[in-house]
Amino acid sequence: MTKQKDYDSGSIQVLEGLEPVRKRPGMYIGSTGNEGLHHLVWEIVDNGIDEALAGHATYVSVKIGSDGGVTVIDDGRGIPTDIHPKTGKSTVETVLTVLHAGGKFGGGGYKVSGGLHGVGVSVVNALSSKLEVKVYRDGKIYYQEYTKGAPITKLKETGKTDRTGTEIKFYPDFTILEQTEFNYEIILDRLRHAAYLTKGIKTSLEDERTGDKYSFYFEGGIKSYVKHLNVGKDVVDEDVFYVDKEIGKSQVEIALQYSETFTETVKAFANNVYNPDGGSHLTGFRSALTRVINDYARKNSLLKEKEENLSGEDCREGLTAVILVKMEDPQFEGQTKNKLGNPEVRGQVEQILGEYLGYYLEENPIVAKKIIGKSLLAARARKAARAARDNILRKGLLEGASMPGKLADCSNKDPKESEIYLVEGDSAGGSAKQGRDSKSQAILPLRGKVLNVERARLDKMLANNEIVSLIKALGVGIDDSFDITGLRYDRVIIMTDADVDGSHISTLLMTFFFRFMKPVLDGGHLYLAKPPLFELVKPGRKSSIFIYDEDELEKALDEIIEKRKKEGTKIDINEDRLKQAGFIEQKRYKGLGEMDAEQLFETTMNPEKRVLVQVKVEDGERADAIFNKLMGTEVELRKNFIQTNAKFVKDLDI
Ligand code: 0RA
Repeated sequence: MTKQKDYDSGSIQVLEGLEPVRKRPGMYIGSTGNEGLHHLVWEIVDNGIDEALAGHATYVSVKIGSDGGVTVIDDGRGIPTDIHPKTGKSTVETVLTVLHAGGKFGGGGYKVSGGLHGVGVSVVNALSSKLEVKVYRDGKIYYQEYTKGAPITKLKETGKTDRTGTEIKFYPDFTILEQTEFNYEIILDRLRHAAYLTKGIKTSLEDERTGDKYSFYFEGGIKSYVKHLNVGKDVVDEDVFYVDKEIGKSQVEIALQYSETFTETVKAFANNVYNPDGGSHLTGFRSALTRVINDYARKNSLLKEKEENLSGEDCREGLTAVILVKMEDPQFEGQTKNKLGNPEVRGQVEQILGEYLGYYLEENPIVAKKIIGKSLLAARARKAARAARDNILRKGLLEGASMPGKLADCSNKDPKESEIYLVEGDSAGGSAKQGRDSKSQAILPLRGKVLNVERARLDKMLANNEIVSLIKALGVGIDDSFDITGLRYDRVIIMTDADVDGSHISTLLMTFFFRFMKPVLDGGHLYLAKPPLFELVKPGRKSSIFIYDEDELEKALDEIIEKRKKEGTKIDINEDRLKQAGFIEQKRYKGLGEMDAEQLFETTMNPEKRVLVQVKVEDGERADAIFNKLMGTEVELRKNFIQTNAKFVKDLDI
């Protein structure tokens, strides 16, 4: 870190009292629900992280108490205890009772602050029924107690110490906060990221309610973060590219590594705050990456003179990177502050990455060759996919009012009242067509074999008749012509067998939606139908009970036997459990095809009884990762695809 003016109590600006915080908590912590509750923890943790960023602290630890309180401890300088010239009170009390009196808003405080969105520890104090602060400083221990933001004791010296730091325990005021349970996982995740982003810091969490404990320390900082993001993937090279440089008034830290997957994972942070929508740092990163890779490829004749440049997208296939920029005055765009604005940062990141990634490629020609080989492959696959798409469009396969022949459409034309089942296999498709409610339910059978995940690469999906039918039936178009408002069904339901093949097909379909029709996922339109695993048959075969989960079977039998006992039904304890529960047979369903039309409707399609699982964006992301894993190891197959694509572009129906 750069040198800074010595902190003195005078640099704290006194702004206003705490009343507004209790009156309008949402303005300060976002909400009074789960997010707001955890915001209180971040507020104090970020102050500890700031101490680490300024080079004064080595750890921040959090303890969730079994008494409803949370304790945050750091070994920073400790909040100053001297009298503050503007308030006439100790700096500790000033920091805890005056809004925005953190030391970092006065200028001349920190160069960089992680708690940038921070509104100050005074906000936590204002929203706590009780808060205790202990300061270790100048060889002494100090203590003070507050309630609802107001001191109830003086700052007292309570002993001697040879350490420094701050310890704050607070009890949220549950007359204001609606959410009362701290979440171990949420706090753990935040502390993990803090440790990745702040080199040399140790963070730890203890949960007194359960006894759970965890600590993080990553020697490599964001380098370790990139390794973590690539766990389980085949990487192009074990080594992670890393640079950490000061430029102008900023500090730029970048780590990156390529894997043999097709997805791009690039996370950009400004002052340790994640910017999901990127911004100037990400823009600078992208343009430098594309330029450096193209320059290297040209210089080393990996790209022929007449070949066009690799696109940015091509250069980022399989890329995992973390960009961390620290600056004095970060500016954000939009309401959510998810995007970094500062225009100067773009050039700074571009310059640093351009220079150091350039050196890196020069020094690691084998890695460089592999990265460029990957990008070239991506470029060719992209062109092949484009050609396939154009071909489909040219043939007019996606246009016109006529629907694919295999689609059994519903009679209803209002999307809100309509749903479509994508059914694995022609035979199950047949039963589904027979058993459905034809007013609201459309059926599109998909031939399992064609959709074999191991064989079909995503580009090739567009050359697949089944997928073209699907796109047409949904009415949304694809790629440039994609338009979610054309969606003809409110619910798109994937119905496959509960076996390996079935799960491959649903993985492939979810990946397809995730990559090419993400708005369908975003809008909550995609579902998985859950066919039953067991049927428990009653005497006379008149009625049955269906079980949808493996571990539900024993539970259901227990409950039914228990109920029968209570009702006074005579139960023979020598009989098996099935008989004790009053059933004559237990059938196990392996596939949809084992059910007739009526059974299929009753168990899996009847809106009154069926079990549907909504597919979330995260599920799509996971499917994509699984798909990559299935495909990623098949590099040979992929090369093969590239070599033969000239043929498939001409003849779509092979
Ligand atoms: C005001 C000034 C200084 C540090 C802090 C506050 C501070 C606050 C918290 C809250 C939790 N942990 C903290 N650690 C420090 C600067 C201190 C100096 O210049 O000595």
